Amino acid sequence: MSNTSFQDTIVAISSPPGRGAVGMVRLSGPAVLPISERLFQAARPLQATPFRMVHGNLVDPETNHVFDDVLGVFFPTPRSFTGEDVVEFHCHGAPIVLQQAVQCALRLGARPATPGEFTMRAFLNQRINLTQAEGIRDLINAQTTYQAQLAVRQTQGALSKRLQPAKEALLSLIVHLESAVEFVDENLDTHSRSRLIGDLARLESDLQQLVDTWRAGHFVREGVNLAIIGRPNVGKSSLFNALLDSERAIVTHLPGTTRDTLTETVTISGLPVHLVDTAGIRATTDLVEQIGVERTYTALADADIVLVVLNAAEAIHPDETALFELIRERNVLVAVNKCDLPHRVALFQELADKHNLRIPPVFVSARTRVGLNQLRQEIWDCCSGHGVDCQSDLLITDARHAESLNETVEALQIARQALEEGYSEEVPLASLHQALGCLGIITGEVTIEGIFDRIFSTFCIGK
Ligand SMILES: Nc1nc2c(ncn2[C@@H]2O[C@H](COP(=O)(O)OP(=O)(O)OP(=O)(O)O)[C@@H](O)[C@H]2O)c(=O)[nH]1
Ligand SMILES: [Mg+2]
Repeated sequence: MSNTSFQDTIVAISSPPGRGAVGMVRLSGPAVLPISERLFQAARPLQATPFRMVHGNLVDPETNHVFDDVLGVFFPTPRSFTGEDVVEFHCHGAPIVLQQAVQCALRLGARPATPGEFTMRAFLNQRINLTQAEGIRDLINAQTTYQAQLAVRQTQGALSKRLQPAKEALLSLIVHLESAVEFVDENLDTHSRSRLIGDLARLESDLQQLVDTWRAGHFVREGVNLAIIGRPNVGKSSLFNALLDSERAIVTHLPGTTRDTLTETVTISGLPVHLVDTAGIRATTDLVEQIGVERTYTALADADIVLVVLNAAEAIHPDETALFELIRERNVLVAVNKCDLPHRVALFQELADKHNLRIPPVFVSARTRVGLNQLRQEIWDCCSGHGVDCQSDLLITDARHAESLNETVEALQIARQALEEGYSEEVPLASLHQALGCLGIITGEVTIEGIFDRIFSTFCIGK
């Protein structure tokens, strides 16, 4: 995409594939008006009423046949999405009509847009920054309302706005140090040095807070695999069904009911959670059940979170103790199920202490639904790493942003250490410039080789 010529006029169907009430064909570039004049017949030319819908016909320029009755709209440069002249035709949503409109535009000199090319032009013409462009892509790909909400905040520049004060603070630190380098008389005294160190530490912790939201942001974007693990008959499938609010898995009083793993996705506070119901772990001579148990171990290995289910009405079994040993290093949640039956809370608290569980067991009943909300909250907290408010906080959802922010924080740390250790100003300055560069990479002010190709190739055509 890097060899895109801006002399080109591009065209694409911007509505989704398939049949619909309305479909949209978009053109952008210097020749949109001459092309539209040949393609669109209306009482008034499009440029007479920019930004307003004009009713007219789409006409094949070779045969003069009308092939659709449409609304056309002209957005003159620079007040369009791409910053160039843009024309949109809102047609009837028949794939054949939309293809014909594109074919005619191609014959009149346009060329097909590559994926994300409209958004790339918007970025290169400085209508939006890079994080806003990525927000548009994420909004189109969103599968939960929460994902969409985060993406729309990004399209409105939430991340760039959040980073702006940090950038300004960093710039003023750089100016301060640069002037100390330029004017030898103004070498930093101890007081200024310790003030700079304090400023840097604050900046570091501010950006670190943002980096810390990446764990939650990553899970919100990609979803989280949660494997429900435990001995037979503890109520794993019942809990799976209760969380799904649907009788998806077979439940019986017979131990060994579930044979194969079963995956369904549920949304918890906007977080897509892929729940995996598994066969109960036990030694068995039944071949089918043996294979099922092997699959349980595979699901366990693949899980981001292991939800261990215990039976509140029974003592802890040696197989459960062995299971806790096996998953010592993992993200573990414990649900003590069947708490509608008589049980001893202390027994499970002892278990939590013994296995050093970071989060105490949640007492639930798949039957009465007691404790399910608390379990959902624990799942969210386990994913976010605690302390992240899913409704108000800005989450880092993109690996590229997380990587650049991490590098910024590292460069700030190096600069601070250099100041603390009494190095001359040039040393911390180099790291501060590096930090500023890393922040610039996030919004696209600083570019690195191949980044645009990488980002925009993940877009769909017509956007
Ligand atoms: N009292 C009570 N019984 C429950 C509860 N949850 C499940 N049960 C019962 O426990 C039995 C086993 O439930 P399942 O959900 O099939 O248990 P499982 O862990 O999936 O068992 P396997 O598939 O054999 O590993 C069934 O008779 C359920 O009705 C609960 O919260 N309270
Ligand atoms: Mg089961």
